[in-house]
Amino acid sequence: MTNQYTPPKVWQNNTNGANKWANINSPDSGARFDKELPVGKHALQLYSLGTPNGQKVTILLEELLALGIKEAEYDAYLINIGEKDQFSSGFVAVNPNSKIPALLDKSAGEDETVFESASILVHLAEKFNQFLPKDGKARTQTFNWLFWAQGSAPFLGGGFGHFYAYADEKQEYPINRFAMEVKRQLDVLDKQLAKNTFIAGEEYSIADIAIWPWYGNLVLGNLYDAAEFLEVESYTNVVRWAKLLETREGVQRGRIINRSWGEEWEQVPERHCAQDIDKVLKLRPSTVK
Ligand SMILES: N[C@@H](CCC(=O)N[C@@H](CS)C(=O)NCC(=O)O)C(=O)O
Repeated sequence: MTNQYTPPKVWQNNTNGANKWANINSPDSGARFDKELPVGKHALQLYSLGTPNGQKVTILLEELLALGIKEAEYDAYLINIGEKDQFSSGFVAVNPNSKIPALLDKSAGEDETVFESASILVHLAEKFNQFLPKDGKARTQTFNWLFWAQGSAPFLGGGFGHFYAYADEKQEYPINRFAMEVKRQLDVLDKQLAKNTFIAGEEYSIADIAIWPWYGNLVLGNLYDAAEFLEVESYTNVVRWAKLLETREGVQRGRIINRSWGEEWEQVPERHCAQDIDKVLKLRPSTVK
């Protein structure tokens, strides 16, 4: 094995190198500069970016709007994590953990801050009584898979994705370790989806909405350019489910919000009304599904 490293007695903060994604981090938390967040006219203010964690929330909001729930209207502002927007005093006041997504819910008359994508999903699902069974086994199953997503996806993103796609050098040890774990996770999902239409059973839920942006995008070839490496097509039940969800209007709309990269028909950096999305989706070539 190459790249031998002997850790010093005490860790020193000089390990980042030139990598952009390694360099946004610091061992300290908290605000690095003073700047207020913008606030729009709706009760729900979302501060996010169209990464898989960001997509979870915008997909749920668009699913709620697709059901005709007007109270789910929201303003979505772009937090560019590469430019360190997550370290402003305004953002840290909403999420002390400085990570997207973060939600400010003003509907109860006073500001309620909601952070961690799964907490936001539960908050919105309970607020609007949708996509989370009220009680019983179905609710427990939904929570099982929602928390599975939160515990598992960091091995896919921070582990596999970082070392396979973002790190300056390709290193065999971490890529092998995390590829093995991601394939194991895909096999877990594949077995569950062999028995069920959706992740937690026969009902579409916030568990699907939490898992699709990571594992759905992965098997559809939209994440880390790793489809061939991981042989994603062999997880046939995951591919079946990923394609089923991809056809949903809420997914198609939600996945492009707070996105400032990619094709022009998949970029809605800020969203304040339905037309912000409609006008971008109109640019989509007919050859694209
Ligand atoms: N567990 C968190 C993870 C959020 C997260 O990792 N967000 C990333 C983008 S996908 C981020 O904001 N990174 C910025 C940083 O680490 O400074 C959640 O589910 O909300």
